[in-house]
Amino acid sequence: MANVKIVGNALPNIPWQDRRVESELPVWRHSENPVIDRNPAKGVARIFNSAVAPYGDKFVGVFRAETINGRPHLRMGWSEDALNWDINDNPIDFIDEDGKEYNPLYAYDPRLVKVEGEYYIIWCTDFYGASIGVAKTVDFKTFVRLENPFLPFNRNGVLFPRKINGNFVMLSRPSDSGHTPFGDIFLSESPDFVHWGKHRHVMSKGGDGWWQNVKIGGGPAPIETSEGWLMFYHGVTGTCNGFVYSMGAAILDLDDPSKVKYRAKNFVLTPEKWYEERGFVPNVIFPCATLQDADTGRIAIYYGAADTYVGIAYTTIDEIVSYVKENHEDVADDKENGKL
Ligand code: BMA
Repeated sequence: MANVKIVGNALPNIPWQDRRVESELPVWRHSENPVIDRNPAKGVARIFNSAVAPYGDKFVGVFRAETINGRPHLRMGWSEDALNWDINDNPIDFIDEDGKEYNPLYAYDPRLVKVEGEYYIIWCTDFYGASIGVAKTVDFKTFVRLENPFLPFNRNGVLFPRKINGNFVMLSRPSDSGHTPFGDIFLSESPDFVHWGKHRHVMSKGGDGWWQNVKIGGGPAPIETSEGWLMFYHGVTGTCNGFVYSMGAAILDLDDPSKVKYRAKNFVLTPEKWYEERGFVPNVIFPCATLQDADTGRIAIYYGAADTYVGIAYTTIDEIVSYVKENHEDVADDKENGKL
């Protein structure tokens, strides 16, 4: 039984392995990574940066798949154990709210979040440049695209799993048009999923360590806990050989998640294994989803590895929360400076 409480459901069939390898970090890898290898479905060269959720007594996934001609799109899959996945033969087919076909030119880095009985998919779409696309489904058969929430350019849209003070809340990372060499995490609210406002700065890149000194971006939907919202995210540093993406963790205030309560000054997972260091884009760990069991405090984190594979890592709510608190670093820019 955990000391810190996860607010949410029990998930007795969560994938799980105890820690096997000594490490000073609070997150450890699944021993059979990667759980999704190259060429995982017909016409698909790679699946990575993908999202999963419990669905009945099974699991559903929305995957970032790249075709054998290199086009990123979203594809669904199902699994009995959240480890072995059956990936659908075709991309997700979206319609708009009038029932007309409304498919994105490209789509990548999906998050999948259930709020009040409906599943929202949030991804990076083409809206005169990279921006945030949103859709919802209840049955994973019909996918209805909703209004574009934000202006371009923006990526890493991450929805909170419940309304806060009556509003939907979404993290995002405004940017320029390319593989932006800057970026902080912001937050916006909406009463209806159409009108977004009350924009707030949440968290800055930087801090004393260099692993997140170029840009940061939200990861899985934050996990509600008795200590605040547990947020895993990615932090990027630049090297003479390109960017390196690691995973970080922070805790946000429950009622006002634009306030950072604690953020760990160290990464909690960084590329070390062959499937993280070697691939289409080397040295990338990009978390997009978690599964968690409120009864045991176990957390399974799904991450894209080297823009080529899907990996899983584990932690417990007690271990990660104490690590973040004990290794907290105050970053001056995390304060509000744009709010009247
Ligand atoms: C980002 C996104 C991610 C990708 C990462 C590393 O800009 O495109 O999908 O994993 O770069 O290539």
